[in-house]
Amino acid sequence: MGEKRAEIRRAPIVGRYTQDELALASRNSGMPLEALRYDLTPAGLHYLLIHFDIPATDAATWQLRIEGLVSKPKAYSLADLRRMPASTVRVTMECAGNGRGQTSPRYPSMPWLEEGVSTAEWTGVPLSILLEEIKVKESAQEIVFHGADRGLDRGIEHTFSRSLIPSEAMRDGVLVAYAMNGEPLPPQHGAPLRLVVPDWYGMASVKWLERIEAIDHAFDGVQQMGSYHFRSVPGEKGVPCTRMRVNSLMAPPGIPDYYGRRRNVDAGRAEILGRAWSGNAPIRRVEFAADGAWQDAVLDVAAGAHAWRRWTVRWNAVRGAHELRCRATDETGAVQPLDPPWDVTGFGNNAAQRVEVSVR
Ligand SMILES: Nc1nc2c(c(=O)[nH]1)N[C@H]1C(S)=C(S)[C@@H](COP(=O)(O)O)O[C@H]1N2
Ligand SMILES: [Mo]
Repeated sequence: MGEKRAEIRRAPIVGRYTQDELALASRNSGMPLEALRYDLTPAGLHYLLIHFDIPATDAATWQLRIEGLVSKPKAYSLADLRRMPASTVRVTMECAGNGRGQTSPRYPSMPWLEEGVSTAEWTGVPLSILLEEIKVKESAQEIVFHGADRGLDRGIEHTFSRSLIPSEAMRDGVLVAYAMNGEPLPPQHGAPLRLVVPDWYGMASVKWLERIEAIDHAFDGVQQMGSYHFRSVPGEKGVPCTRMRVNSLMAPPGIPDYYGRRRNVDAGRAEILGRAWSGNAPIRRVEFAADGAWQDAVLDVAAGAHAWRRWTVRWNAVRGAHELRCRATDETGAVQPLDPPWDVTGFGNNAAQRVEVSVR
């Protein structure tokens, strides 16, 4: 560790995208919205967020060390983990910065519009089994997960590392995963091992996981204290980003323009399909609007406690220009706002999607 807390923030941007944002956007692809039609996002279409470089890893020699405030520290090989009880969990993962690119001013970082979300089936060893085996001591306050990737942010060199309190780490569904959609993890998704924390924004699911450490204080790494906090004014301590806010998307109907991606739809009855998710509670309701006239969408049965829910709605498309929107409500009563909620670094923008269509 020995990292210092990052306090220097980048200045907000209004207007045109910069070369630095473009560099991030070209590396960190989003899920094409037409892929909302898949229950499970094919691995090659799953969104990507990689802060530094994809490390060169070797599954044959990889070791996951679990150490710190534990009674039986141990290093696990992939073969060790594959011999342990396995569990497969379907998880909708969303980047905390999803929607940042639609806010103004926007924070200089990955400028997601809305496509930083996907769903995969992860297979691995429940973290609770590993933590019980190595016996985390009573004095442990937090469990830290260290990735193998290293870089600098705001002048501070660090590995991508995140922590959870023990009760969150022991939760059902939290996995040390070695497979994605039934195949070994691809390099970009954390090969050979990653943490998967269902219901939380993606930053908690540390890729290229090589070390788990139990510590007796609150972890103050750059990716924990210096980032991933909701802040309404620069410099304030803020509130940590944890569970995903209620959100939904539709697969844009019709065919797109190449440049600008505006939609062209034939007049008549159109079926609109989308997905809704929340890290806080099951989805209760999805509404769809053409030009501000809200109607209820039909929800499919839920496909697991941690995965998005499919919805459909019939829309009678009449000639002209229209604005389509959708918004979900979860069982806590939380509903997506119509306008982006303000956040200094552009986290948690769950404003209702807007799709401009031209019906011909
Ligand atoms: N080691 C490591 N883990 C990481 C990251 C990273 O840059 N390095 N990015 C995090 C963020 S911000 C997100 S949103 C998810 C994205 O996971 P994916 O690329 O598999 O979709 O991984 C998380 N885990
Ligand atoms: Mo993220």
